Amino acid sequence: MEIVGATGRINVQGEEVQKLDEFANNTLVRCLGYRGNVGILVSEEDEDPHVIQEAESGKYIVLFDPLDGSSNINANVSIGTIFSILERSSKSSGKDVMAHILQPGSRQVAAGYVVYGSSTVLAYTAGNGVHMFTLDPSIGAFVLAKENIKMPKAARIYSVNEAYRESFPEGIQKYLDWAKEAGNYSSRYIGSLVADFHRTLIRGGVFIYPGTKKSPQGKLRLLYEANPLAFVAEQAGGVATDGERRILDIQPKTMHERTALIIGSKDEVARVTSF
Ligand code: FDP
Repeated sequence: MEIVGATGRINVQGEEVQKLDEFANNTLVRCLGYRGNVGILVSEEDEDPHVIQEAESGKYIVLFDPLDGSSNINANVSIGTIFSILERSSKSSGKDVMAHILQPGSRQVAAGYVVYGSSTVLAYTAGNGVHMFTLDPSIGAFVLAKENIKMPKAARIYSVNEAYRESFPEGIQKYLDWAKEAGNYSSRYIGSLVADFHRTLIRGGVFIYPGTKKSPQGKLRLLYEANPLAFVAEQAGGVATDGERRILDIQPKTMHERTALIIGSKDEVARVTSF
């Protein structure tokens, strides 16, 4: 029970930090910090990056959301870890930490996520398809479950927090009206991005988190939520956009930057953005 509940702390995003958020963050920072080839760590939970090694040897930058969907922890709903891996930019000096971090998602060398659900699943890409593994606790290892996953090209499922409908951009409202009128859509919204995305990868459809009045730039973070999932989506034949730009082409300006996100099956994302 010591591990469940809030810490009483508010993080850099202005969100309440759960004990499991802190536990997951400390575990990742500790484990990745020991690896000789990791130079910089960026976490949703920490305002500043962890610079582990400025030397050439730490050539990778790992950016992560240690526990995504943390408002679902206490309800025992699926949550997960999302990660993005960049290489140090060859154009910048070793000491310019931000220049290494603020690279567009198209420069990711690998990305993926783990979902802690009815089973523990790891999905990742290193730019050569998306591969999925299941944790076998009896041997303490991830076992290959499916190679080269392809997202269905079309599916009539939308995943969005419709409670915010009135503050969505007009095009999104029109799409939702159209889908309801069509009469053959399903709505699915878990409220954990990683779990909603995983279902979208397997079943198809579209996940939408646009700008709202409360979060005009969108709520989700570009560097360690949208970018890694966009890389996975594209490698599986899907699409990810902020409504105007391909997510992977966005040049980040700040480390904890937010973005609107429309991600999923190619045909469904095209339909959303056509309104
Ligand atoms: P949470 O606030 O629980 O951490 O990244 C934040 C996130 O969850 C996503 O996992 C989820 O998709 C989204 O926020 C849910 O936001 P809303 O409650 O505004 O729908």
